[in-house]
Formats: sequence, C-alpha cells, structure tokens
Amino acid sequence: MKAGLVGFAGSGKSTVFEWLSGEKPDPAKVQQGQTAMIDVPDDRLRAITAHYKPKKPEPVFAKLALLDTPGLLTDERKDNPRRLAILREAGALVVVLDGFSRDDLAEQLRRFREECQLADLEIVLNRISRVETQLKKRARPAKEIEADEAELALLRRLEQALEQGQPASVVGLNPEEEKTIRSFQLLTLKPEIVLINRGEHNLGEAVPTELCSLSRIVLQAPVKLELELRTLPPDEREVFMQELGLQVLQREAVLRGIFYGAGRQVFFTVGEDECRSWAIPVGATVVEAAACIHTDLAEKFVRANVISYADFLACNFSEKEAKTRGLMRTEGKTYIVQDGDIVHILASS
Ligand SMILES: Nc1nc2c(ncn2[C@@H]2O[C@H](COP(=O)(O)OP(=O)(O)O)[C@@H](O)[C@H]2O)c(=O)[nH]1
Ligand SMILES: [Mg+2]
Repeated sequence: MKAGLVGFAGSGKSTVFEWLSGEKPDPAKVQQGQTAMIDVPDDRLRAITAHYKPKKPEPVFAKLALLDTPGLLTDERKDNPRRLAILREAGALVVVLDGFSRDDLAEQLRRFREECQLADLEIVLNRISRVETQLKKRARPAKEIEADEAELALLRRLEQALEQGQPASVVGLNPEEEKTIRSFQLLTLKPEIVLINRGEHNLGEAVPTELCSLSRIVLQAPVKLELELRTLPPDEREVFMQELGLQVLQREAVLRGIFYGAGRQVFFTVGEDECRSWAIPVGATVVEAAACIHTDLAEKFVRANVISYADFLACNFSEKEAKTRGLMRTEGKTYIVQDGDIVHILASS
C-alpha cells in the first residue's frame, strides 16, 4: 500500500518526502512520481526488542511506501486530472497544505478536493458513455445487459454526488458495488490525511477549527525546520530546539499518523533472531497476517498463539508468565488481529 503526497505545487510535498524518507527528491522523477520505503517506528517494538536482545539488535519495523507527486496547478487546471492520475494506485492521500506562507488552510483543502472530484467525475462520465454504447448493441446475453444496467445505475449515483461537489464515498457502496468500480480507483474514495506544513514563525499554532471539521485526521509539523535540525550535531540541535521552544520532533508521530490514517496497523513477531513489526490492514484475519510473513504459513496454518501488547507488558515481556496467567490465547483461522498483538503462527509441516 502506497500513501501519496498531494496538494498544490509549492505546498512542500517534496520537502515532506525528504523529511520523512531521508531521500532527496530527484527532479528527473517529478512527473511520474518518486517512491520511498520508510520504516514506521514503534516504541512498543523497541521495548520488546530491548527485552529480547535478539541476534539482530535493532527492531525490524514495518514499512510505509510514500509517493511524491508533481502537485496540482492553480492556473493551468486542465492538466490536473493527468497529474492526479499518478495517484490512482495509492491507497491513501496525504494532502500537504501550505501553512508557512498562507493562512487559508481550509480553503486549500476545499480547492484540492474540488480537483479530485472533477478528476473522478471525468472518469465516471467516460465510463457512462462506454456502458451506454454497449447497451445499444443488440443480441447480447440477458445477464450481460443486466450487469451493464446495474453498473449504469451505480455510475449515475456517483455522477450525481460528484456533480454536487461531494466525494464518491457519500454514495455508500455495498461490497458488490465496491468491486464493480474498484478498477476506476476513484480518488474521493481513498482515505485522506491532512498535513499542515508549518513555518518556523507559526510552529505552535492550533489547527483551525474549520479544518478540523472538514477532515478526520489533521497532522501538523514544521517540516523544513525539522529537516534542517536533522543536519545539526545532536548537542547543537538540543540548544536550538530549546531556543525555539520545541519539545519533541514530529517526524515519527506524523509517520504513524499517516500509517494508521491509511487504515493500516501492525502485529509483532518476537524471537531469538529478530523482533519485527508487520503491516496489515485493519480487520485482517490471522491467516492474512500469516500470509504477509510467508505464504506457506497461511496455507498450512493450524492455529496461532496471541497475546496483546498491553498484556505482554503487564507480564514484563515474559511468555512464561503470560502462559501461567492465561493471557496467551490460542486463536483459530477467523481471529481478527488487533493492533500490537504479538503473534506466533503454528503451521503444519
Ligand atoms: N520558509 C519555508 N519554506 C518552505 C517550507 N516548506 C517548504 N518550503 C519551500 O517551499 C518551496 C516549495 O517546496 P517543495 O517541497 O518543493 O514543494 P512541492 O512543490 O509541494 O513539492 C521550496 O523552496 C521549499 O524550500 C517551510 O516550512 N518554510
Ligand atoms: Mg515537489
């Protein structure tokens, strides 16, 4: 799953990309988009690893794929659907708002959404005309006609929502309908995370209430400042941070905000070799979790031993104590993994 950085040109997407990934944006890759794989740090896994002291001393963190994109234009708007097309395969959108040189944050978000709605509408209208042409053809199996008619009705509902300036998500799709339109990869169906790129002069400003009411997840950070702070030696950085009144750096919190905002979560595996976190979608079963370790583990799945992070912590990370206190559960195929579960899969050989 990829999260795509989006917003208007100049809002600081490439600065965010470098800040989060440590990779310099490559100007040659601007138009097709540039991807980086980023560790999603987790203090829980750090604590587990410190206790287990595995052969690999550093925890192995789950990764987030982040995509930098060229960004939208405010004048040449005709090119925006093409620019947005890069994001179709992304599983979530991180809307970067310019909070360092502007104070119209809610307006920036509204304008960005409008561009997404227009791009989605274009796709829906194209599909409508194609299905209509198909329906005019004669001598087709009744089943195909029925399917086309159902799709057309669904497309009309989407058209109506988008025409009214609403995201496709308001239509409320059932699983069958969701499947029908999945390949269109509509932008306004994707989870949205808002990130305010603050300047050094307005670091501590509260998120405007209007923006909070517009979006479910709003993060903010002084992106460029933190990027610059990183280049300083640790002691100088401390002094500088104190002068600025900065308690902590926001990078890790923002990474986690994006990861969880995109509907992801983690489970942990522990052992003598390594301690590791794995990314799975919220709602995944333990067999799906097993599959991300190895397909064999999923195919030959027998059962799993599971303990929640909170219970494990309460047992001082002792598996023995967890067992005697009855906190280590045995779960079958249908178990829905919870964030922070420590999972041990048992498979047949
Ligand atoms: N003063 C200031 N400038 C910033 C900040 N963030 C980004 N910029 C500058 O804004 C310009 C555009 O940033 P960039 O990351 O390339 O934006 P993009 O077009 O969204 O990728 C660059 O010159 C950045 O150095 C910030 O927090 N403060
Ligand atoms: Mg850029």
